[in-house]
Amino acid sequence: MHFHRVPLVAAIGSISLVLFLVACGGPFPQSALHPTSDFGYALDDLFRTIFWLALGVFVVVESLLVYVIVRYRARPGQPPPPRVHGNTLLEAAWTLAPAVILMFVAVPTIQTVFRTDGSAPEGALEIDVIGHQWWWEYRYPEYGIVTANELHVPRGRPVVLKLTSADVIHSFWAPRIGGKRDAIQRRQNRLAFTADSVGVFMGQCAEFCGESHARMGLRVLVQDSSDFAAWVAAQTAPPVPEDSLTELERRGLEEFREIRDPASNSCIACHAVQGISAGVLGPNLTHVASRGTIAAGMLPNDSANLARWLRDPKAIKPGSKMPAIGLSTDEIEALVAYLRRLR
Ligand code: HEC
Ligand SMILES: [Cu+2]
Repeated sequence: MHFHRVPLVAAIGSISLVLFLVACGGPFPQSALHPTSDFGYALDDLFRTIFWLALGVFVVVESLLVYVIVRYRARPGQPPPPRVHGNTLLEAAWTLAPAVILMFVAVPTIQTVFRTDGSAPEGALEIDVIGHQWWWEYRYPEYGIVTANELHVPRGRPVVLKLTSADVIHSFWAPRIGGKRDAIQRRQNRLAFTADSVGVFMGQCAEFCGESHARMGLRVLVQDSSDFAAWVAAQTAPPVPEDSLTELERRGLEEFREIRDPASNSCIACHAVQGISAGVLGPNLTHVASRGTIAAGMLPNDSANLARWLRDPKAIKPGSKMPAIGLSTDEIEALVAYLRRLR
């Protein structure tokens, strides 16, 4: 090695080391290496088993390689080495050894495939998950809840997601909860898990599904049973009575109900609000104000962001199936006031 190369090598080496170590720092919002459900642990166990096997193979192979390179290197004045053709024992050994190692990989892999096949015990909480371009719909038949993007589940109770799609193929993936599973139209896939710690776990559609695929986030909110029960109670509570709305909110409700031109631009054509409308093309808004984010995790759910969204959804989410309706600032203000009441 030339001496002037040493600083360059040292610089590249230390930058790589820093990047490598930085990758070890938390938090780990979307890391499959920090599981928090039985499904997650099953995958993590498998990963670790294979990792240690692979490390063993790496150490043996690299040590032999380094030994041979050093021991049999060319030395000045040495005659050429003898030629060797075939060695049955060696060849049989290096065919059999990988086959045996692969058995040790295959058995736990197949066991894990069956352990995580989506079958759930009696009494599991069933939730229908429907992928849409580019948001997630969740239906809880047990409670009659329909919501979007934020999946609430109780800690410790088995949950089974029944996945399907309203359009193209999507894939539900919350890495700390478990592996990906496709959501396909006219087909039902199942994903079962029991979450063991309370918290908010981030996820993402994992199957390219068009323009805003990268903006199709999701969140799994694992709650202890009393918080979950409180959430269920709030979601099943009747919507605000019309006579308790303020003047501004009432104008918002009227805007919401208005039949626009073209009619497909009316809020009620696409959105359901219990007791008011039954649209199914967009998220159910009956309790929209109870969600922490809007537009599949893109924006915190507050008045300013709701106004931005209503003004021009495509500016936030390119290709969004919600059109820019051409609302005036006053109309937006009233609509936002109304939507904020839908807790
Ligand atoms: C042509 C159908 C359509 C019309 C009309 C429509 N929306 Fe939407 N809306 C959608 C879709 C689809 C989404 C989901 C967008 C996404 O996240 O990709 C959405 C999202 C929303 C959201 C965010 C909800 C959430 O939980 O993320 C709000 C709030 C909303 N619409 C309000 C309205 C209001 C108010 C009107 C009427 C002024 C309206 N929409 C008109 C289809 C529509
Ligand atoms: Cu996608």
